[in-house]
Amino acid sequence: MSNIPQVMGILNVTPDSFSDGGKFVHLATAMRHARQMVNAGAQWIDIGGESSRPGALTISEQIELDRILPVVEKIRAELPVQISVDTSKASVMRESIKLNADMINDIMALRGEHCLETVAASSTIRLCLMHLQGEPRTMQENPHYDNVVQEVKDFLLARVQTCLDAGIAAERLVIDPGFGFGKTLHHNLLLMKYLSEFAALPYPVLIGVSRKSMIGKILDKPVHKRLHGGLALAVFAVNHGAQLIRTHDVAATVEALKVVNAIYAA
Ligand code: 9MG
Repeated sequence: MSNIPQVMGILNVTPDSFSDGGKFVHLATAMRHARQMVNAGAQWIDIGGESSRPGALTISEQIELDRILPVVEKIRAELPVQISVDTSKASVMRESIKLNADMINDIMALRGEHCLETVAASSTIRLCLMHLQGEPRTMQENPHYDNVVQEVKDFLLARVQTCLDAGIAAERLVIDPGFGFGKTLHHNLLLMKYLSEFAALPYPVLIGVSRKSMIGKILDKPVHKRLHGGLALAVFAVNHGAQLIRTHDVAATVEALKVVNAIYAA
């Protein structure tokens, strides 16, 4: 991954995601949105078929496969962009690898059944390991840490070690503190404040804060009025070493990061 921060556009082909649920469930609308994100400068597209918001219903493997695979296939064929697949299911990982996806983005950090061996069977697919306390349905009920930064770091390093032990090359790994996943606003703020501790580890750091409730809580704004807060967090994160920003708002994020990069390049 280059040292210049990259932007990953979110493509949720779900009926119930928190910000864009239902907008891109049809292949044609998903592709239109993917094209717009690529034209706006996204280097990655993260395709998700199951909502991970608290309380979201789980779906079957077949439904997730049916939602994701046609989109992966068509983007691979038509667009010059790296493809990430947001999934925690081994079968979706396996089929995405067959379609030449570039990365598996797993909010469960490969803890699901058969996930580790499935991705270890590929020698190239990149892996984003995210921290999540608890499980998506109940993670926001009572998140607790004695030292959130240390515990999240310890978790990620343990998952990295599990991957290395399974024969996965270190260069394939990306880490993510998992903003909003089993965390209060205070936990999220501490993770952002000390993000450079994650960036000091020898793995690229991905962050996903786009339109999330941490912004809503600080600004008292509903989901579609969180762009300015999201840009502030993206700029702060890049300034503290994040290399990949996962966002719904590609054009604005690309512009913000171009300005930051111009400063670094001076
Ligand atoms: C799927 N998804 C939703 N939020 C996310 C985040 O913050 N990071 C990653 N890696 N994936 C996310």
